[in-house]
Amino acid sequence: MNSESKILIKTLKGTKQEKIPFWFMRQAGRYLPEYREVRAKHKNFLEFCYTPKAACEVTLQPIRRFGMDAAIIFSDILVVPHRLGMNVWFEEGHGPRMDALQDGAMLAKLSLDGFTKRLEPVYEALELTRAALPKETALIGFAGSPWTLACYMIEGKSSKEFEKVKAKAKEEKEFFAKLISLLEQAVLSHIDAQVKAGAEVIQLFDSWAGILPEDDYRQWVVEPTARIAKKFKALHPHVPLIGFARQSGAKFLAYGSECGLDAISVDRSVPLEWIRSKLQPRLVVQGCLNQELLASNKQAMLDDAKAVVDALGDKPFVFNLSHGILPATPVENMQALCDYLRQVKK
Ligand code: 1CP
Repeated sequence: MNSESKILIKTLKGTKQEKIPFWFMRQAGRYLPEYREVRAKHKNFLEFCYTPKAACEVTLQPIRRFGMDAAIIFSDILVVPHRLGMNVWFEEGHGPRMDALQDGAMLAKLSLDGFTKRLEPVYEALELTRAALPKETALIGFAGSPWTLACYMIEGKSSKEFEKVKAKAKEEKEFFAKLISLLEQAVLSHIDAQVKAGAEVIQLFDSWAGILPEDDYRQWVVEPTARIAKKFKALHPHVPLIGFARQSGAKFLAYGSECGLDAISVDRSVPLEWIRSKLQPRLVVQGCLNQELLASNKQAMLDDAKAVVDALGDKPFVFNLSHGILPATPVENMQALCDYLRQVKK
């Protein structure tokens, strides 16, 4: 089966299907016992990401169990700064850490020379996965967006408000613009190489987009994304591009109308009715079940899933969550959700 005939791809290109395609952010992860088993064999998280067989195996696990319409390759957004030359590591219980980027001298040490060569294991994992997936299942590649990558690179870790990066963007404009420009090139090379290795859809993760006020949002979220999208579309006009700009609220309108994306992944920072009336006339929408409900109350979760489908399912729509699956999510809840979604007809 070629990409063009898969229901996720057809939907992302704007043609509504009788069934609503579904997949979930973080669908390969700690809520699955078989994931924890493989994870336990790889102490070092990045080494795990760079082991093609292991990455392929955990990418396939949720597909075997639940039969989603797409698999997302198991990797991380932070492989980009790592392979640009930053020191990146993951600490148990603390998430990602890196030596924070402080100035132009540190930035000058990062290099695009041989960058995709150093990411070869990710592309190998995609090739293995494509060969092993059921023919009707689409394969999604991804990258972090420049703003979100810069958040981690400047802060050196996760944060609630990312004050340091916001200050740098305001006070050291030239340095910050140089960093964003380097990241645009790196992200473009990485997603181009993923398509060449078998990815049929690309999602850009801008998890920290929502913390920026409107003007800064335009400069550091919308404009870099639009530049990447334009170049990507020139290389791969038929490969759908989804943007995930978490917690954007009303700024989803600018993100959805000005970036040149095929689809946007939304959350409940805006009402379902607003998504239906403001966003769906402009582009394909993906989202937006509350992942906390999925982790807690099965009936309330199914009611919410139905509310999402009722509000958004009359237009081309991809069912997903507002953010990634939480590790405490009962497998039984996920099963109930997939059983519900499989029988929906619109
Ligand atoms: O213990 C573990 O197994 C590590 C947990 C984990 C996992 C499963 C991390 C560390 N990364 C991943 C895989 C991952 N990361 C995927 C795999 C594919 C899938 O969805 O199944 C994807 C798409 C990502 C993307 C990612 N990494 C994002 C964007 C999406 C989001 O969640 O907002 C971000 C921000 C990261 C950074 C990161 N990596 C890992 C953690 C715990 C974090 C978040 C840190 C933070 O909260 O700031």
